[in-house]
Amino acid sequence: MAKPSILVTRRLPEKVQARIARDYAAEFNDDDHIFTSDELLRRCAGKDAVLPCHSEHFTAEVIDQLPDSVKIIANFSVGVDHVDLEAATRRGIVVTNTPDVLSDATAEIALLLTLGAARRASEGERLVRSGGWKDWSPSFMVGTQVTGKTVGIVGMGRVGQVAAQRFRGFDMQVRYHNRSRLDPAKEQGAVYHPDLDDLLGHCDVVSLHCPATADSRGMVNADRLARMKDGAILVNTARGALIDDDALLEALTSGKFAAAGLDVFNGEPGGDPRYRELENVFLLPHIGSATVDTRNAMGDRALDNLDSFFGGREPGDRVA
Ligand code: 8YV
Repeated sequence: MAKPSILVTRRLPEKVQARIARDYAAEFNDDDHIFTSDELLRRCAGKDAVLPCHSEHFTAEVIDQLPDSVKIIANFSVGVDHVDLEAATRRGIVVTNTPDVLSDATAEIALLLTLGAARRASEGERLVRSGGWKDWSPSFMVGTQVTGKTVGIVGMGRVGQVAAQRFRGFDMQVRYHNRSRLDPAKEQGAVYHPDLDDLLGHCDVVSLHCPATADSRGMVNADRLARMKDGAILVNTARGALIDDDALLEALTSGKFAAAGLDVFNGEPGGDPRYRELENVFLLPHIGSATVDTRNAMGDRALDNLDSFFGGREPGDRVA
């Protein structure tokens, strides 16, 4: 039987690309640029499947123009906000993602952002690198201690639960907001807040771990930020779309917030340039899952989903 044909939109780890080349008739993106919608559509011609990253946007408009041959979008990502799931379902296209395998790596970045923002790490590093470190005093580069404080996890899914575990390592009290309450074994003493507004006022650190959906987009707005404690820290490893940037920039410049740690942005790559002007933000370029182990595991997970689909089985990580 002929191998299914597949478009792989970005360069993946060598081991993953080798597995794809062995089992599929693959077209790779040799120079690894982000495809425009037109290019994506052109390259999908005659393909049975596409294996994209979050950088390719499968809007309803794109999905409606996909050739009939495309039967599955097997994402190399846990987030699927770049795919219009309703449009895919309407066209009978299966969509899968790569959960679990990136939870540890992303939780590591949530902790890094928390500590980096709280202890002014990038500001300090810039100072040393620039040769501007000329003095020391007891009030020099004083930051916020997080040990023993309270963290609010917004979205207690797979990544949120691992992050909670890591925050506990800093003796932090964990509170969380989620659509539904976890069972007590998974809660591990974390305090559940059915109402997000109610959670925010209790927390010294708020860490976002929920997907970007129609309901959650812009949920961190001026009203919600005002409910947070003075001197709080906001951390985002989920999606930039959760945050109203004007409101967060105001909280960071007015003195309301101590700091923020951001790995994801509206308008990636790049993000809102106004963040770059601020000292009290710790910024990373969407590297939550960027470890060798995790990227290999994500590739294997995406391919397991494809293998199931083309083997006539239900893919384990089907989201549409
Ligand atoms: C991935 C992510 O690196 O999986 C996700 O949803 O946001 C990232 O950690 C990226 O999406 C790869 O496509």
